[in-house]
Amino acid sequence: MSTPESYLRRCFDLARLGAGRVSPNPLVGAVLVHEDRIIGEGWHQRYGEAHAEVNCVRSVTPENQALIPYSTLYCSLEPCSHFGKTPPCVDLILAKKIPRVVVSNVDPNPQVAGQGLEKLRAAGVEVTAGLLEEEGRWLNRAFFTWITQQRPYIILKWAQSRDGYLGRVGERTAISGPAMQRLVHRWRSEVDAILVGTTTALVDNPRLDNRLFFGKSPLRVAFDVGERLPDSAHLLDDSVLTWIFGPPRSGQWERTKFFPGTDKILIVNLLEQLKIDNRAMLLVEGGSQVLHQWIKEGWWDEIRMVKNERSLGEGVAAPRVPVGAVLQESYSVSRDVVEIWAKQ
Ligand code: AOF
Ligand code: ZN
Repeated sequence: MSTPESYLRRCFDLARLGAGRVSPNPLVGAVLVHEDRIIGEGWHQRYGEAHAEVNCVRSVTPENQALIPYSTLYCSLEPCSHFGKTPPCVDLILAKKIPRVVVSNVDPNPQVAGQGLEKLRAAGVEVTAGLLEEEGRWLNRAFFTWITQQRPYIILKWAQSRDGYLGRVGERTAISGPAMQRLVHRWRSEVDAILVGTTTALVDNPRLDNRLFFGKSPLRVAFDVGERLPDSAHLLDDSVLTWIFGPPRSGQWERTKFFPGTDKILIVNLLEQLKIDNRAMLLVEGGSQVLHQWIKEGWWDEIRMVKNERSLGEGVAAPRVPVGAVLQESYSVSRDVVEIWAKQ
């Protein structure tokens, strides 16, 4: 007999398939179970499209349809009760006469916030909520931040040598191995925006797009207050949606937008613009000055530190993970080790 937790873990796995496609919505998975047998599965696949519960019910084959009123629906997030871009999932559950619903997280969205569960209970559905809550919250950490703090979730990422250097001074230095680079491109495909500081833009001339994994490239963002980036910089190639926080440049731009501003309000200004543009996840890929500044000012939710086994001997010192951060995940990727830290 499988446990409710194992079905919810299956929901989390399904939910993850939506990464990079549903933001600023949450990652949600749903599983329909009849007498310990899964008869339906679904997840939220694309922003603005069907919710997990809808896809789950749709996946039930004709011969299993009659079992639906005798089944249990497992959902990683509380079914919604509001009319958003799609109708309420609660109405579907009631229409299909599903008698039991097991949920991990209550939806923090004020338009739902427990009302979905309440409506189900009021209609006589047996509801269990709060199972594997911590895991569900971790899965949807960006969504929770977006809703409760009304700003994008900020991930700081850097790669460092065994002896704690980001690279050699003034030159592009490859730290991570090819497998790790591919994972970084996957991370890029999963966020809504990616940022580097001016020095990194100048020294590394990064493309900041996703070339090594499936899926989209995020919005590129760079600070260029002093207009130091040469016209030949990859970030000014207009190939991908790009925001430059610096004086406008002449020329024809289709995908590149300029935001004049002062240094002081830059971060707040950037976060505000991202919010206006419905972008709920920002990946900050360095360099040293940017990372130090964002850490010092507390502008971060998560740190992804990649450690290579090679030593450099000298170079630009990597930042330190702030005291109080909690190690959430750690794993090896070939010769690199990834550490994921969260703010406590
Ligand atoms: C669910 N199942 O799979 C998801 C939910 O604009 P809409 O209609 O897509 O609604 C978005 C809101 O619905 C989102 O902010 C969150 O509160 C909830 N997401 N709810 O029942 C799902 N993705
Ligand atoms: Zn819904």
